[in-house]
Amino acid sequence: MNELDSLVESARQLFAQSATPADLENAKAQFLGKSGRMTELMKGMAQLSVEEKKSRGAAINVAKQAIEAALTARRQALADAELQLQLQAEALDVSLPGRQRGAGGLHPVSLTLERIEGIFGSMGFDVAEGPEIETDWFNFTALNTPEDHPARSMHDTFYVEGGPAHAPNLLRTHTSPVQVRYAVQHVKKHRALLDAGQAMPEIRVIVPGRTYRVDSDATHSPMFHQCEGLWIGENVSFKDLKVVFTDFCRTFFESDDLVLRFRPSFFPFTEPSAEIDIQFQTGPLAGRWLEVAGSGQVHPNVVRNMGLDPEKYIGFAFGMGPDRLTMLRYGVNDLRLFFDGDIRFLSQFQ
Ligand code: 2NL
Repeated sequence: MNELDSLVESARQLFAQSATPADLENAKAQFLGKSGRMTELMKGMAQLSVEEKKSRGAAINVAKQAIEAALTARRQALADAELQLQLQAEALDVSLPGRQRGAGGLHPVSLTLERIEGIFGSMGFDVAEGPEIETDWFNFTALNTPEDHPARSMHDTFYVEGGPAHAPNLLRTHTSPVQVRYAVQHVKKHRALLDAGQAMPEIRVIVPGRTYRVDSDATHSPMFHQCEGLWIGENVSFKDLKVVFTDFCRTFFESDDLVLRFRPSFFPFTEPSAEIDIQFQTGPLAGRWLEVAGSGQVHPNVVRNMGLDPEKYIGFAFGMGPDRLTMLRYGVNDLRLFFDGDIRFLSQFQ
């Protein structure tokens, strides 16, 4: 091997040993730099004759081009290797299972409302909804609530803008006004039957929804849920109330031996009125009387405000608190947990 060939060979070897672009640029300088081996060879031609310069120059050029080609190839190889490393480091395994997006679920009170609707639905009750901002008439007057009743005070009811100055609009304090609205619509729809003295289909409805009162502690929230029920016909009695509500409670709490107690009480919109207490025979709450609802025979004045003749139409109504029913069913001890929105609490009901 002549001198030039071995020079090209040692350049190739040194390039091959260069593991990084910086190493490679140092190796390049040893051959092609200002004081590199090739530059030295060129300088060495000064003493040669013109003929010798020609052939020597040509040979040196061939060697130089071979070294430059080796350099370019190695540069490309190093760049490729670096790209491969980067690709490996940033590789995405598209076959990996994705991070789970937690499935949403219903709020425990919504689960209770669905349960209540399902049970009363199976007994032929319609489900109605209505406005949360009510007029004084639907929320209080139609329900036989006296002008001076404490529930009407600023301390108990949230009043809002709108309505006459002496009876401003308000956030409904119960869902009963929706039952009055429902009954009025029902009567309107069957006006012709009533005028002809014929029997009107019975009113059978429940109204779940949000209600508002000025009240806030461990057992009261300014916004809470209510579900009221109403059944009016020509022959609906307190006995029907007892049967319907007993059936509801036993189904809701999945407890056939649950006992109910109707305790005399007072509400402006019913007469007679009764609190409904339940008693579990087994489980952590066994033996205690727990208040779950208010109820009664719809007051004649309320029947009249619905557009019906109280001498002919009679029925019962009840009102219960789904928030409290949810606490009893799941053993929750603080009402506020339902409205804090803490996912650690809420996810336990999924
Ligand atoms: C309670 C009391 C009650 C009613 C609600 C009602 C509705 C109409 C007519 C007559 Cl449209 N009454 N609702 C009756 C008695 C009691 O609820 O303590 N609720 C948690």
